[in-house]
Amino acid sequence: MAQNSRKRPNILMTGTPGTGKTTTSSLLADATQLRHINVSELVKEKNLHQGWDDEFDCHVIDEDLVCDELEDLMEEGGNIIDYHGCDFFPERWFDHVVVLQTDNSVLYDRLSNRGYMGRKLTNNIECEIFQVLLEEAKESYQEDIVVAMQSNCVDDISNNVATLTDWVRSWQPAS
Ligand code: DAT
Repeated sequence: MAQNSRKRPNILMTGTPGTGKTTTSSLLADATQLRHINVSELVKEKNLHQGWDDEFDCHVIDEDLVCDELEDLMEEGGNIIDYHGCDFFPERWFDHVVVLQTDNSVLYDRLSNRGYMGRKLTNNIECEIFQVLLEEAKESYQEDIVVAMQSNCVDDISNNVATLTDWVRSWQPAS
């Protein structure tokens, strides 16, 4: 199916854990009636994983199972995919790729409040310092659909949701 045969756009909302993907996606879904899909939750609900990784304290997701599960919905369009990785989804799925970014000290506090500590905490802070998700997004998608957005404070969330809502409303399927 051609990339642009869908009637509504698909957005990938990515970024280091704690940058605000779920909060932003949920508000954007309310504003646009797009469907918010939290991939980590989906993996848990449908067992789309290969077990638990003790070192990283998370499920080892089965990327093929996740992509199979999402294919029909993505073909239909109108989805916000919320996940802290972006290099295994088919490139043709997305019309817009948003990479949320947060200052290290702010992110440190958010992840500590969430109970992250030790390696898990430092790995995620390093992931943000080295802009791993932004690089991964630029390598995986055409650069002109990738946008980085700051997510440090509540005003940033409102501004980002407003900007993205305008983008969704003005999006046109190619004729
Ligand atoms: P993610 O889905 O990227 O892991 P989240 O949406 O669950 O992040 O947010 C993590 C926590 O940080 C949550 O308590 C909400 C808060 N938060 C997220 N983005 C924020 C922002 N821009 N300003 C203030 N708080 C924010």
